[in-house]
Amino acid sequence: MEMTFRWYGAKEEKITLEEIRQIPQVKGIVGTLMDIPAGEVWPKARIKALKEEIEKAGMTLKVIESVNIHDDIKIGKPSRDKYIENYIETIKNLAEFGIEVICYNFMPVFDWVKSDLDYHLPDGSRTLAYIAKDIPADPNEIIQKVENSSNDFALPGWEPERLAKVKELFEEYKGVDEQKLRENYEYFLKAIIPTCEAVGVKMAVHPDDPPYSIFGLPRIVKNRDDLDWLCNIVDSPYNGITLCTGSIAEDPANNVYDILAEFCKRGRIHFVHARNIKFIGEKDFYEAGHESSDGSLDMYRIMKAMYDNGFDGFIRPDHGRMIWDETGRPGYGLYDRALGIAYLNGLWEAIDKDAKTQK
Ligand code: CS2
Ligand code: MN
Repeated sequence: MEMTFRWYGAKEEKITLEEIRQIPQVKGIVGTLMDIPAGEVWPKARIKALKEEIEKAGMTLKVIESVNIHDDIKIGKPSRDKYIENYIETIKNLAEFGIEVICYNFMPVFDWVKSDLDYHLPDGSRTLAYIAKDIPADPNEIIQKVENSSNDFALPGWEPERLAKVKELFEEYKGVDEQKLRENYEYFLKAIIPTCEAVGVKMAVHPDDPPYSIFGLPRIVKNRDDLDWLCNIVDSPYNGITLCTGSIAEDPANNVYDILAEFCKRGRIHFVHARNIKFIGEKDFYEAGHESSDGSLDMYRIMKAMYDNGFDGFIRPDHGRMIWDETGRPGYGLYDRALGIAYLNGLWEAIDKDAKTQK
């Protein structure tokens, strides 16, 4: 297991690489080039500069989150071939600089959706929440709501240029049901995985967040059977998964422990986002601190399922709460994510020592 931390780049962050370096056991940065629009090739010079900046600070860049997929690919428009070619070019460019894993998602229009980015907890911390009755019926309203509470930080997957065209996007997705979206996903994977195999970059899809349909849009990476489908459609370790514990568990029907165990055993989980959520209604929840006792997930069982099934990929804490008066990009403060790391490392050490003394 290699502990990492997501960082958006010096121009996009208050948090510095020097600060991240001091979090115990963080060896690597999960990097991105946030300003490059979906569909465009990531230039080698930019990747090189990012890698050098991170290495200069004493860490490595082996994981990218995300290289976003142009909607034309998901919709299946004729222009998709051009965008797929660009994606392949980006994979090759990233490989040249030692990138091992690309985290991405295959969700139409929206990346993640939450009803609140500033949900107050009794201890004074603030967090992200999903309360179904607070999700407006009109997607334009959720865009407004999210943008208003983003503290002026660009949010991953919520690119304003793209979401400005949300009406048109929704029109274009009208003919795309789950079946069609699956066909388009298969087309994409079959086109890119041979390159991934050739250059040694593993693709790792992030589950849908939330893992069910919203705004009438199709969603196809939402449970065990969807993950099984995608692993079989291109049966290669280069076609893998980012298992985001918080996202997959947002549907109480999903058993996150079994899913982790099965796909770690199958060698398909290359990256884990470890996060706890606290259910406050049937499907309503807020993003809790990482500790088991703070949320509805048993983080010990999560780490143990990974350990027992041979996980040797990258992990990062997922979203954290805002604590100690920190302000910044919702979900991506320094302090609570650092606490999450110390806790996850502690669980891992205990599980590891326990396993070794039992031998
Ligand atoms: C999510 C996503 O895990 C997360 O932080 O909020 O933004 C995630 O990065 C993407 O869905 C991966 O492509
Ligand atoms: Mn995640």
